[in-house]
Amino acid sequence: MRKEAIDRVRLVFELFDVDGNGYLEPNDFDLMADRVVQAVPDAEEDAKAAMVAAFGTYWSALERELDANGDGRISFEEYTACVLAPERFDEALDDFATSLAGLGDLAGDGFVTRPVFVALMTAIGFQLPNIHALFEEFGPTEDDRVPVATWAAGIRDYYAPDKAGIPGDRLVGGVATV
Ligand SMILES: [Ca+2]
Ligand SMILES: [Ca+2]
Repeated sequence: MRKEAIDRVRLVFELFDVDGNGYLEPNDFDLMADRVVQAVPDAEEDAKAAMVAAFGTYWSALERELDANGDGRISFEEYTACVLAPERFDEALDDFATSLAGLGDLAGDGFVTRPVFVALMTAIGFQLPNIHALFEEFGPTEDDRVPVATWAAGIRDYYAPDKAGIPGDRLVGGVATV
């Protein structure tokens, strides 16, 4: 597995461990779902409900596939297995990526604006310079929007064990300001 993939997964683990106790648990996903949904108060109720459901599906998949010692929580060691067998998470990850990108598509036109993108990514816990760097990598339109499909594809790539030099790498570590 590439170092870039490990770094990406470590970052997500740390962000999703919302209460910071070193394990992913249902409570972390409830907290994260609340935070993300509250970041876009103007979103449609069904988009919010889909997002909350996707967080639940994602947790269920993690617990089913990764809780090797059966204690109902996922340690970082257990979590790293997700990038070794990404195909076991295709469905949950697709659901998650589609729901998150869909939640950001406030106008329903297939695009997410920069302020909404920033609000959602900040709610997940990413740092502002990284968020803007990622948005730039996605190649925004002249009026500063990005297709939700591009974002959703970026989320799937983020978990790919063999990929490096992808837009998602902009979320990890410091961002060089040229
Ligand atoms: Ca936790
Ligand atoms: Ca466990």
